[in-house]
Amino acid sequence: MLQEQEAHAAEMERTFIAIKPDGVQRGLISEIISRFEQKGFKLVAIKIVVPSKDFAKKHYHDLKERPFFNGLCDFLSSGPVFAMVWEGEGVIKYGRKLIGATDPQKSEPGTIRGDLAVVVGRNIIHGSDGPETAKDEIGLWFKPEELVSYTSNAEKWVYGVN
Ligand code: IDP
Ligand code: MG
Repeated sequence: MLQEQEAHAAEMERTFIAIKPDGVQRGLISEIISRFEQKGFKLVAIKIVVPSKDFAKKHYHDLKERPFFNGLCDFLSSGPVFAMVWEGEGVIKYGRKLIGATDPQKSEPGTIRGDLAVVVGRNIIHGSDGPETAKDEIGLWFKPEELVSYTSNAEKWVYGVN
């Protein structure tokens, strides 16, 4: 039992997920939260914020050489962003699967972008693409004390570990 608990604890990850201004304006917050929640992942931080353009540039700094960078940062800072941190085993990689491909035309049906978006410039959601970016993005958007550590009642049923 102890080994199972240790293995479970070692697999726990956190990822940064944000509903962009288009997703917020289209009333998709609850739909998107539901998909992560129903999967069995745990919500540990939320905030709704209009980021400044400078902040958007920090968030997307990896893309600064791309032709769409300026427009992308204008868009992210154009309205409210619903920022979240989700926790769970494999949540970084699986979160990206729930989200779907960057271009909604290439996202599978059943994914968030596949079901709810049409064009790449309005693909409604962001998700960290790996452990390093997850750590950096959580640190950019949230103070440590804004992350809530708790045991959810569902955990023993989701993971089969007490
Ligand atoms: P991701 O959001 O799936 O991780 P990235 O390549 O990191 O995709 O790009 C970040 C965001 O930049 C995308 O979600 C999308 O909004 C935008 N973007 C990516 N490629 C293009 C493009 O070719 N044209 C316009 N916007 C793009
Ligand atoms: Mg990305």
